[in-house]
Amino acid sequence: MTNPLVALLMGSDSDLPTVKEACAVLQNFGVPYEAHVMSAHRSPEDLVAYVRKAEQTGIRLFIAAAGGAAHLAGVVAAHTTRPVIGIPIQTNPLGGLDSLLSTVQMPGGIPVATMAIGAGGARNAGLLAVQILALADSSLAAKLEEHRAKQVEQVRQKDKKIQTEL
Ligand code: RP5
Repeated sequence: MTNPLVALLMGSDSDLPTVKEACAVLQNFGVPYEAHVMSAHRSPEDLVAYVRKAEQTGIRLFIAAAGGAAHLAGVVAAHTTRPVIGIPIQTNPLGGLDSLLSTVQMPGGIPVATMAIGAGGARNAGLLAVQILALADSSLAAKLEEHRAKQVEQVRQKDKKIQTEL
């Protein structure tokens, strides 16, 4: 994509099914992004070099998804003053609680906006990114309003539907 505004990083390609939820949101809102596999543990030097360069190429914010001892979002945040949104990936051994705590328990001074575990969290990561960008983009802000209105309508439709089923 040309001139990406959001960098979406994941610790492994095994995180991709969850990360795709965030991609879908950014695509729906027409926000240009780029996505990469980059690991805080397995390729730490590549990660730091990427984050430092990304600021120069116009990346406004980062989304980082990782599982287990999930340090990706925290390490990204340590190397940038741009906003960082963390997605804790659901894991087999501990259900993602490991990822959640590793991502959310940042020391004071280096914030990571940590989402819920799993697909809903990834969707919210996309939406939060759009909300941050919408602060300086009125057409994006209008799209967010539309999105919320659509959501209300969907809930009303669901309510109507269950009335016929009960
Ligand atoms: C983390 O380790 C990744 O973010 C992934 O969630 C987890 C497992 O990675 P793989 O063993 O599937 O490559 O760094």
